[in-house]
Amino acid sequence: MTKTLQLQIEGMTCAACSARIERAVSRMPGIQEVSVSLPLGQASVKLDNRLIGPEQIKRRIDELGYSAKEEL
Ligand code: 9UX
Repeated sequence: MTKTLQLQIEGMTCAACSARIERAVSRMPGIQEVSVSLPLGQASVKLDNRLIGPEQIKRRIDELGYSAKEEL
């Protein structure tokens, strides 16, 4: 089933940061759409929750050197 996840991301300081996150997350299995806003410090991710969940996506963003939290 398709779900939309909203994340708050700390640590993005330039446009390459948001592009890196978009590219890395879009390559993960089960990701349908990713949009990262540098000025808002937010990401919106459409995913297939049979294939991937929020924890995996947050962990991937953290690996890139940022800090992601789910926006509830
Ligand atoms: Mo811009 Mo972001 O040089 O990690 S890519 S600061």
